[in-house]
Amino acid sequence: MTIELIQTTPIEGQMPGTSGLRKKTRVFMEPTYLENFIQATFDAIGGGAGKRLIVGGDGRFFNRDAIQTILKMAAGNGVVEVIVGQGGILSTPAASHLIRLNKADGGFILSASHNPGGIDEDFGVKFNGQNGGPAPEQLTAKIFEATKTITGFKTVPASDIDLNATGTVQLGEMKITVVDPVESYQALMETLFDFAAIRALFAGGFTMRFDAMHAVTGPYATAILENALGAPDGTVVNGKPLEDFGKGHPDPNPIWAKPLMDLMMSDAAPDIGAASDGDGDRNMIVGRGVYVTPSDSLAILAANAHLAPAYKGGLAGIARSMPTSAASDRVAEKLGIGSYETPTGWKFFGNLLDAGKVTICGEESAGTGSNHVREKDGLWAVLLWLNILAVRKQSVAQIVTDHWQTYGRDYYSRFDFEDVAINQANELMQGLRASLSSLAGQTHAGLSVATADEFSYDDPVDGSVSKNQGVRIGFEGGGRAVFRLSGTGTQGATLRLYLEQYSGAGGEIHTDPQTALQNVRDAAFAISKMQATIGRTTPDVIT
Ligand code: VG1
Ligand code: CO
Repeated sequence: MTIELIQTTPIEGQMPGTSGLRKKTRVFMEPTYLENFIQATFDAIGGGAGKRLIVGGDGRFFNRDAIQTILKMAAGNGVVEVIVGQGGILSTPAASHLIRLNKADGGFILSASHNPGGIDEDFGVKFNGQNGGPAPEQLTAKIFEATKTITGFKTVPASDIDLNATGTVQLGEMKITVVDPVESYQALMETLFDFAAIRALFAGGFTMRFDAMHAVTGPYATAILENALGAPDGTVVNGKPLEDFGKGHPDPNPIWAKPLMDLMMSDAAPDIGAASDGDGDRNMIVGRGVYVTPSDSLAILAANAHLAPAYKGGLAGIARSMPTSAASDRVAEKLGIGSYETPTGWKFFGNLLDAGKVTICGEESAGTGSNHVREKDGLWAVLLWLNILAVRKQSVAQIVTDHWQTYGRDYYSRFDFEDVAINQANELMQGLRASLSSLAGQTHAGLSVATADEFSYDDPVDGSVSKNQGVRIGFEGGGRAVFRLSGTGTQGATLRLYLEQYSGAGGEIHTDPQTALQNVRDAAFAISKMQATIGRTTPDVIT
């Protein structure tokens, strides 16, 4: 089969953010936009010759078309084999697992994660490397450089490949293996958790609702929770992946998963509620009448992980992203293991996991995972919760309350200000940076500033430095405010303000976290001059 070199010119703004390249779907559909980015990635990894890759996505609009383009370009670039999920479906953690299982050289994951899907919504491409994890910063920088100098891309002229049936097909010299997207992921979960104990839990009448939000986890959750673990039919809702996610935001938080939240706060609540996002790497956990914040969930999972077979020997260490609350640090301290603070984005956990320094990682944005893959993993977190519940034989609420009694409570909330004018968002961040050196000792909203800095990360494994990862302001009395700009938005700038307030064991108890966070919030508004710079202090989304 002849390889075609099709001429192209650089396209502006192909800069991978926190989690790959994310743009409006129509932008990805423009001639050569996707092709340029894929070719730039091949160029940045030293070409495709002789390589084996994994390809799949979350099923959103343009998923199948993008996969066809990538398959033909992979053949054009000399790739020897691509393993692709049937129907083009692979959750992000399942793709990470397939890379590792097959010792592949990497993989393309098509997803804009929790962003809405459809022709007028968002699309995205992530490249993961040999270890199964998101491309590290050095590689994304190389990809970006390559998008600026590209002159052409390689492909083969061929008709579309049938992805509906599992099996092997040839595309010129390249082999394409279409696999069941769930099978090997499920097999991995069976090695990590006590399926017999969880099966017994369900057989004993334990009830659950899992909201797949019309996104990729539907088939995974149905196979694992209902078919393998015996949860009653109907436990998984919105289980069919749709191209537009039923017009919703497949974002598992109390705002976008409101029907699940309402159920869990009602008299009809099952024992546990859970949800996952577009590409299956995030999770939300809700007990009957109690929402578990992702930061608390990370800490609770870490404190109880030894109850599941895979972690019975204990944890090597715990890592959290900088804006995540300090709850997991307290667990690490008690366990006498290392704790690490990394910039936002799963790519920063890869080195720590590869080096065996940590076993469990998490982010405040509903991401938790372990060394079983190199991505956060929504269903994994749900299964670990189920395993813990099966062993402890207590309710979610009891486990959470017990955790707070032991460690104290980290009240936590994130405010998102979306579609802020980019210059205003930059002005706010610049203003904060300029004030850092004089902030300590000042009092705002009755709180005295103890520390103020901009987070910079020195990777303890490879020595790389990542600067400008967010402004942190610590207050006397255990409060903290963090400001950073999102790397996954597709319109204007998204400013994130993260608030936390520690209240020690036996400390004051607030039913509404926002009450506990009031002073930190007001101090953050005042210090950043938010009203003056961006013209508002009311966020679009509070989680
Ligand atoms: C957001 C979250 C971050 C997460 C990233 C990708 O990034 O804050 O914690 O790793 O999304 O998640 P940002 O830069 O917008 O704050 V996902 O589920 O898109 O892979
Ligand atoms: Co995601």
